[in-house]
Amino acid sequence: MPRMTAADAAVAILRREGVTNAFGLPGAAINPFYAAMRRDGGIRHTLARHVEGASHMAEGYTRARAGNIGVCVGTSGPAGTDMITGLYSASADSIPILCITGQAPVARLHKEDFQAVDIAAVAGPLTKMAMTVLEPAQVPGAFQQAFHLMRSGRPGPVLIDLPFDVQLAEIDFDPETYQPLPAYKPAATRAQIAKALDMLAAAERPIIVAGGGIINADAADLLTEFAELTDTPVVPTLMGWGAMPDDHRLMAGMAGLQTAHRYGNATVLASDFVLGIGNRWANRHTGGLATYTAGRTFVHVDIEPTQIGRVFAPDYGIVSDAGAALRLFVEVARERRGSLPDRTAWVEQCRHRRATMQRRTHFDNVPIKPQRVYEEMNRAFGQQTRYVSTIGLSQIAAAQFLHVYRPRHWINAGQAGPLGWTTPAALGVCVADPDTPVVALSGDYDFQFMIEELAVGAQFNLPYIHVLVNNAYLGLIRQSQRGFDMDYCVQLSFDNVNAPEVGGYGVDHVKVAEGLGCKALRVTEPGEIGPALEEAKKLMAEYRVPVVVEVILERITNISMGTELDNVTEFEDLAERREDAPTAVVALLD
Ligand SMILES: Cc1ncc(C[n+]2csc(CCOP(=O)(O)OP(=O)(O)O)c2C)c(N)n1
Ligand SMILES: [Mg+2]
Repeated sequence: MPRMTAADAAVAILRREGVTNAFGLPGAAINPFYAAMRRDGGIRHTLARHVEGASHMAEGYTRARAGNIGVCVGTSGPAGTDMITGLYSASADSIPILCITGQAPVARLHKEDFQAVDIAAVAGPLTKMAMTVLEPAQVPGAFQQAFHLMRSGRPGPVLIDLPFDVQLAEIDFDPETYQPLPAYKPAATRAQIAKALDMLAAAERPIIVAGGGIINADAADLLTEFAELTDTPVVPTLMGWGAMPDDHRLMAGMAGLQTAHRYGNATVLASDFVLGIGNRWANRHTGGLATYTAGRTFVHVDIEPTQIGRVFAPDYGIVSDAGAALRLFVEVARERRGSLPDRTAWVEQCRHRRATMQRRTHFDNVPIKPQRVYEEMNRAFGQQTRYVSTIGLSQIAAAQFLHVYRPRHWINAGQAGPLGWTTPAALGVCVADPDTPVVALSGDYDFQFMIEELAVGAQFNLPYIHVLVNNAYLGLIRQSQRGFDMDYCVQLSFDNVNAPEVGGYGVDHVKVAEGLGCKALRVTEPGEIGPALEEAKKLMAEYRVPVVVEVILERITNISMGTELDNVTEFEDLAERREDAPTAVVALLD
């Protein structure tokens, strides 16, 4: 039997589980693991500038491609605690990442050793498994179980904590005959799917709410096929956006309190039946449940049994992987072709709402209004673009105005929304798929949170475009403080003694980005946005580094949001003519 250190066995398992990349940074307590990675030579390591950044890179890496599992590595103590936000974000959005930490030697864990923290306990609620491996011979089993759990049921992160002496201990392990454990994915039965289809057929105005589970299951094509077979309009959730292309005739818009379309909300409210697949009835999607559920029948399909009924009791629940359910939905719907109800009138109503209920994007104001930025982005970036964003007015407006055409092309920290996520997540996406153009979108605060990670993009030649919309405000919080009648601790503006040209907007992002080895442009007029985005593409191709396009916005713009699906406040003029929303996918009716 081959003998090797437990760290060597761990790396051998990573390789056999398909891992080719890791994000992290070494420290003394994880050096044996780094030594094993070095000996192996098959794992490409991206050195983060902040350990939290490594954890978000791992998440971006997972999300970019079906089957990927991002790995982040750090030392004991603060490296583990820095990655807690990454574990939270990944678990909240059902994304598998494997977090590996070094630890003090086993015999000293209880002696308040240098940088010894019970990271497994800290990470417990945020992971599917968090384990400090105390026996070297358990290391292979711990890693095997980690991959099994990450891939089974509702996906999510795992943390494995490796004491220094455990990493170095020699064990018997045969990598050649190692075999990943089969993943457990519950599947709907035919009877269940037939019943759900009966309910859908009995409805008059049905919709499908398509959640991120469909993207996790790589089942976007099946969703589109099923929607077409039954002629059912689709309302993607924020996590499901891209599962059906925005220009599909059955795409009915997103619903919710913030990242939603007026027509999406109106269509949910007009519906009498909702088939939710791989979604979790997030509160910013549903708003008040009384409004959301009144007069509607619900079927909920989810891979995790305890999700059924968690937010409200559906009329019928099915425990199933979204892909397995959709395969059967397609099969049974095909068999019923000819006897399914005619939905022409309902589909036309949904489409009419889409063609009449648009928000205005075309403003010529200086300082620039944010809506105009998204209009220019729609023009500049093609259907193959992957967007990465996190939170803020910037992200909310992006979801209202941008267009997404493919699964995994809207990569967003939906539930946790940790400021700073955008830059490292975008870098992880670039590592996973260097051939697809990546466009990140941040507000100025999100951008400043993990700005140092730009250096990683410069060092490892990970080119992408980062659109930075700068209002010198914690804009979303400023807007929510209107309810408290205050504007308190949300200003980011100051007179920068080194950069009078930023006109009181505070941080000189162009200089910082350049200082970190990236390229950067700043625009202040709406007519400059398009040319700057084109210039950014050229710079990116020439220098192979991240390119920041900073757009100086008007300081105060309130973005549409509300408390209920039927109570969303509009702050700006609505589109009345085609020229008001020239990049809308469905042309505005005259
Ligand atoms: C770690 C963390 N702290 C606080 C928040 C709350 N929060 C959400 S958005 C936001 C302000 C974002 O400002 P900016 O990135 O400039 O975007 P804007 O809303 O101005 O477009 C804050 C503080 C958060 N999401 N994450
Ligand atoms: Mg801001």
